[in-house]
Amino acid sequence: MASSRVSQLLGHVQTPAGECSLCILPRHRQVHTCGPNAQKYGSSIFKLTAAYKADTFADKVNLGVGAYRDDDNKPWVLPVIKKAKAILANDEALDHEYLPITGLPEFTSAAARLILSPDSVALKEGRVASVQTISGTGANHLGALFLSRFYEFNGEKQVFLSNPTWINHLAIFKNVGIAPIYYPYYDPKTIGLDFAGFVNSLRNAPKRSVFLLHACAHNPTGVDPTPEQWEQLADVILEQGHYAFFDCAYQGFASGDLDRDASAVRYFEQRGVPMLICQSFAKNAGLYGERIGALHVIGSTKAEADRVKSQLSVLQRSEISNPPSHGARLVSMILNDPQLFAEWQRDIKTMAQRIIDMRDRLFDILTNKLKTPGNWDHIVNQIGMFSFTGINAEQVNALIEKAHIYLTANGRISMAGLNSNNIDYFAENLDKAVRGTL
Ligand code: PLA
Repeated sequence: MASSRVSQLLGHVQTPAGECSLCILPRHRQVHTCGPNAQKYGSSIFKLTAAYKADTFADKVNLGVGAYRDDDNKPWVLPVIKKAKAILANDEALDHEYLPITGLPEFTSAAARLILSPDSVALKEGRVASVQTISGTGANHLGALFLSRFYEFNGEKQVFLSNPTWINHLAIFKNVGIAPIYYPYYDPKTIGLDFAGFVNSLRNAPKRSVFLLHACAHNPTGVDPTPEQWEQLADVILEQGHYAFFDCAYQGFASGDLDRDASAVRYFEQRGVPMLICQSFAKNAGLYGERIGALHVIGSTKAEADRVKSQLSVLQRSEISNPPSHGARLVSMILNDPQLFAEWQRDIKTMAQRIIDMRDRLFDILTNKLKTPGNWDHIVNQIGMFSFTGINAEQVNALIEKAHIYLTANGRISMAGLNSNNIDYFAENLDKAVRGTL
């Protein structure tokens, strides 16, 4: 009886054969996976990677997931990470005890300085609550969960996301009961920023709304506001009493310079915009699988930041209890040692520069060699890991099905997947897809 009531509540149908008709679990199970939203926000980016891996075509190309590859299409273990790993491996004093719930203190404090700068007034005044998280995704989740519990929403619990955004933002906020809604961001006509639309929605949103902002290297469009536009955005956000939810997954990848890529976040902090920052070391340290990131919540006083930190640790306790230590130790060592830090900066430049070179080469081939119809300036104007090509879903499909070139349905390509060996193949097939001859 109890079991069938649970099933009814979950709203799914059971077949006489004893299986749930939707998720095919035996009917005696009380938890089924066929809820109304199951699969809707699935892990399509990783499905794409799996399809690429299963493809046996010799010249296949993976431009799906935003993971850096070197010019030989190999994952790149940063030389500075190799060095830090060797130091850790030989450190007899290290043990495998639990970290504190809020993470390795030397890591979280250095991570906060990295994004906010050592001169940050909020840091000097002790107004930043920093917690180690499961990479950027975990930071987004913990930040969203924190707001869902403690933010004084003006009416409905809702978050404004750029249209488009990293697809996982939708699921992350929905999971904690915050409804995602879009603000205009990308303008397909100009293949650039719809700044007027963006400002308009900041003005028209209820006061004290939460706006998610990509700190740099916007995913998926590669289109960022200019410094002057950030200033105007801060003006309106302050006027309206909005809250800035910064997602910073690509510090260093936009320009090759960690400080320059942090400038929007730092500017907002200086202006006193209420905000939090989600930080990831997956991309800039090449530590994708290490799951190392941080959440920084800026309070208006030290007492407030202390209370925030205490609430974050309560939330973290029931979710993951203690964050993992290995990535935290690696990043902490690099951030706290001036020599290793300088070496890391060089590694970041190497990655960013290779991506910039690929942009120049792709632009040159499309424009000068193939004379592909349309304007391709955006390839060089966009920044960061991704380029939003502007091609439609049908053209994307043709590239996947006919040329074995894998990319997301919205036409986003990971520039890091291009290299000297495959760039001509990609450009030629993109050219054909645009001309409708593929
Ligand atoms: N925020 C943004 C804007 C991202 O693009 C990503 C990763 C993350 C957060 C989370 O990264 P992390 O948890 O690994 O630190 N986006 C990837 C991968 C690279 C993904 O979809 O998870 C992407 O291909 O879009």
